[in-house]
Amino acid sequence: MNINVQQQNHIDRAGDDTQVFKSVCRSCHGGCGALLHVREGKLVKVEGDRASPLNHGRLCPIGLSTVDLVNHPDRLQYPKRRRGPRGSGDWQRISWDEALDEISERVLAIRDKFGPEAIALGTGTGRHHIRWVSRFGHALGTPNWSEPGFAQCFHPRVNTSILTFGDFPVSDFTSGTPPACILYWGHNPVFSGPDGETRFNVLEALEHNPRIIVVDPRRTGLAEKAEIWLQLRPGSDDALALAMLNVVIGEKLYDEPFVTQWTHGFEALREHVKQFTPEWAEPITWVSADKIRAAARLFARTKPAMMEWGCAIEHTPKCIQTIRAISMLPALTANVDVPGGWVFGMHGLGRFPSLIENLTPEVNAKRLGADRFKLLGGEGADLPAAHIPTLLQAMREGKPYPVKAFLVFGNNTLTTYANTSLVYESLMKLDFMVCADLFMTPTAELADIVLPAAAWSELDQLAGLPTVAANVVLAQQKAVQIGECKPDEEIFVELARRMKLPVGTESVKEVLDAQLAAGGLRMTFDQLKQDGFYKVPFKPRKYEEKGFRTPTGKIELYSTRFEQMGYAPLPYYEEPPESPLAAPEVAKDYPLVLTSGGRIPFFFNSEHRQIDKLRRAHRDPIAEIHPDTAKRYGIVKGDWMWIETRRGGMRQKAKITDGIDPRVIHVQHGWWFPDQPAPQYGVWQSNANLLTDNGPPYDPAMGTYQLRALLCRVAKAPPVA
Ligand SMILES: Nc1nc2c(c(=O)[nH]1)N[C@H]1C(S)=C(S)[C@@H](COP(=O)(O)OP(=O)(O)OC[C@H]3O[C@@H](n4cnc5c(=O)[nH]c(N)nc54)[C@H](O)[C@@H]3O)O[C@H]1N2
Ligand SMILES: Nc1nc2c(c(=O)[nH]1)N[C@H]1C(S)=C(S)[C@@H](COP(=O)(O)OP(=O)(O)OC[C@H]3O[C@@H](n4cnc5c(=O)[nH]c(N)nc54)[C@H](O)[C@@H]3O)O[C@H]1N2
Ligand code: SF4
Ligand SMILES: [Mo]
Repeated sequence: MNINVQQQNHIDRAGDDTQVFKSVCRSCHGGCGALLHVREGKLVKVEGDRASPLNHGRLCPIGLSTVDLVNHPDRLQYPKRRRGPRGSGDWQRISWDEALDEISERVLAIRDKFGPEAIALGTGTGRHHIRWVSRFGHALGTPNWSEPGFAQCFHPRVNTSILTFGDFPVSDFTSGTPPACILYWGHNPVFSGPDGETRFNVLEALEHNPRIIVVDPRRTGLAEKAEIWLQLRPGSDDALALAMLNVVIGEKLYDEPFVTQWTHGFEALREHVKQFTPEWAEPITWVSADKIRAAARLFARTKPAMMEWGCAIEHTPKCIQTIRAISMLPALTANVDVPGGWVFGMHGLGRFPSLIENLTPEVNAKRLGADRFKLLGGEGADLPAAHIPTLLQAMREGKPYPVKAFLVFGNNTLTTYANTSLVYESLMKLDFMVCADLFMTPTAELADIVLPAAAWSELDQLAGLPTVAANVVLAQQKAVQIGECKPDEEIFVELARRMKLPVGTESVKEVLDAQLAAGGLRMTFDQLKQDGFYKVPFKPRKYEEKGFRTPTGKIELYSTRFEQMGYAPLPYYEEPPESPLAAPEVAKDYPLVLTSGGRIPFFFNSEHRQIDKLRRAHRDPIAEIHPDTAKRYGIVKGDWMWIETRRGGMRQKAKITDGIDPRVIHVQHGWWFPDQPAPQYGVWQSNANLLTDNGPPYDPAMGTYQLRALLCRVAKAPPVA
């Protein structure tokens, strides 16, 4: 119980008046149990909660820096209104009443003049308040909200899995059975621990010495441990997966009784993948046919096997079919809903009240991109979102209709959306922009009003983890108050009340209680807070009772829903549009394959660059290059390297490593420099998205654009002053 924790700690630390609050770190998607030590209203220490099943007392470097984050002198502490022109950096302090009144008036005026769809909401990945952003949009009557993760990360996997399996499978790290084999596909959870696990669950699974297969163009720590490392060409994951399916089916390595009883369309798949032999895949993927065979055999013959997949497969414009193909490996080998394999969640949290029912079918149909990308914005989406490139076009050009206001709650748009120059141009065209954040960012500098958001340790919330599965439900609790900071959730409730919206005006606590009730947990948020977390007892093979929640009641290898929506029912191979094979003319000038965004343990996307401790651990943006390539371009250790695509160029410091193919360059994403002068904070210097494109082609079902597998060239850059 929280009270006990406080009392125990009080006793443990006799003579010390520290209070200890049991909470959950949300500085990444994770959700590590954390104990927040507070003295005289100030956060003085954070430690991992040993009772938490997700981290057993450990925290990563970011979690361990929470005190530095919360008490950082640069934290936004009160609302501000811009005085000069957009982007001038001239700000004036205002009160919350002034800020909320002005937002309400200006947003309602835009709604009256242009319709609610002219107001867009924006947010970032997997935050505590992510679902509240669309909820507020729906209450306001707009279908347009966006988050870089919806078309680019995680949700392609969620939506595809729901259509294929009827639910979203995650690796089983909580039932107690260790995996005998783990396939890491475009995923490095030891650093990122994003959604199906925390990085500590991953480390614990490794203690049982599973057989490891890694699919990654870089030699990561996991690749070093792996029995088989498939060092593929970035963007060729679909070809590799199809060739592995060819081996699993051709060599009869699949689980025949399971496949017969529980999958739909096996014969069609068998015929379809005959063409995708490992020999066919070798020149496309740069992986030898022998290795492809060995990996397929190892995965299929070692049980239980789990698959850990990451966002690398969602950063190319044919991500949905890639995901479908990869997901068939655990399906054919019956590693679905078995302990130590891939499992469906226990859904300890019910559906979040998104208020989407507040939108009429006509308004839903207006969601930008919904007509084309049904898995992102239409009938195939679990929670429909707007298509970012289409949204930006509506801001810039007023087509297909004008978007005049952008209310951003936790996203540094200039760093994490593709094609920063175009994003900047789009934001500069807005009539009204609001940005709620912990810190001033290059994006917040473009706003009309900036709001100081509360960090995770400053608010009450629920976390159901792994994301979507919610096998564990945890209570995050407010330990401190910083300045006038407010939780995003409360800002939405206050705005909804001020705007006199018909829905969305309940208190935060009422919504948290409703979520617990919808998940079947017989407790209120206050009761959960006493215990800290609730672990829902795990039940394997849930499909045996009622089948899979798909139209055929089976895992749809051949997807009836895809077919119905006009998308390919069987996965296929397609080159990334800007690749040496698809665009040989471009490759003449830009001969290297560029990939971006491999996570590091010190920063979360564009965040944490202002935290000294973390910047000391990782000072500069780092680009990886092979020694032979570096030599060819006259680049030596420690040089700043100029990396350029058809969109533009930027500089990062060269790390010369033979852990990357000589034909590939890897750059980090999210870079800006809080230590450089406002209002731009060096966002035009080392930002990966100066290199990326948000133009077509997009994934036909999801609208995904390309953040990896592009073409680039490099040169030595002059040193940065
Ligand atoms: N080139 C390239 N680009 C990428 C990627 C890549 O690999 N390569 N990865 C993509 C992926 S997968 C994703 S998900 C996106 C991530 O993109 P985002 O999730 O949008 O991440 P950030 O842009 O870092 O925005 C997070 C902002 O939220 C603020 N913040 C933190 N906590 C809170 C809070 O509680 N409330 C509020 N209001 N603000 C808060 C932070 O200070 C920060 O400014 O980036 C994408 N962009
Ligand atoms: N510390 C920290 N944790 C994070 C984040 C962070 O910024 N920092 N970001 C969060 C977010 S938004 C997300 S989505 C997750 C992402 O976390 P992960 O899913 O683990 O993704 P990444 O680390 O971006 O990329 C995983 C691996 O993909 C490889 N890769 C690059 N291109 C390709 C390719 O074309 N194919 C294949 N198969 N592999 C490729 C990279 O070399 C990298 O090692 O992490 C989350 N957690
Ligand atoms: S892994 Fe994520 S949740 Fe855990 S301590 Fe690090 S930032 Fe916090
Ligand atoms: Mo992400």
